Amino acid sequence: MITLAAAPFPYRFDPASTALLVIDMQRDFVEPGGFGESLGNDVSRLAAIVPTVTKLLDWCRTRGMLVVHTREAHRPDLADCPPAKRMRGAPSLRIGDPGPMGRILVDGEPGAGFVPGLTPAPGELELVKPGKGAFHATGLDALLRARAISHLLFAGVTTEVCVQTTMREANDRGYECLLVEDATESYFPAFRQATLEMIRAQGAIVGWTAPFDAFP
Ligand code: TIU
Repeated sequence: MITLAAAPFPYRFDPASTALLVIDMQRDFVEPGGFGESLGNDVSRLAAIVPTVTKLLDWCRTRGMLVVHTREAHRPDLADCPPAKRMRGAPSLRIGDPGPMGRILVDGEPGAGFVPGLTPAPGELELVKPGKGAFHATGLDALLRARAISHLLFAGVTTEVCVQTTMREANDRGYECLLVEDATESYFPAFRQATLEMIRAQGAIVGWTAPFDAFP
């Protein structure tokens, strides 16, 4: 068992029953010309977490932990993209439109691929998801339960959208969740900070947070 100095109180987990979820570390969110920028965001802040996510991955890999890498991407025919998602707002490019990294948020296109250095290692799982939450319309819950996973560590982007949504889905399904504070980022610093605070408020109402330095 490992005990981390976490907030709002220590987090205990057994690496054998814990998985690392790396959420959506893909070019569409982190690099210019993808989905994130099409929504009007300055994407430059997100790349800064890559070294910390890499260290966290190495820590988990050394201990033989299950690692799941998600990507938010749609089928080329967009059958899994609700019109409400595609038509929302006035982005410069809509999901499925051709952009500098291929069709926006479409699986198989360069933008939907992992950022350099954060590709799955052999034996790790890759999960393509059509929604913000990784449990929506995927087999994630069954996949984790089949491996007797009870605890989840979270990293990735963006903190208040796909990371928080997935963490809330996981919490409601009974998983004990911890978000690694410096392994997640948002286009909006205040939203990242608010998410960290609301997750651990009210006695860890959604889960725990801890910086990577807390890992022994
Ligand atoms: N827009 C935004 O902040 N995020 C997303 O659309 N998806 C994820 O967070 N992965």
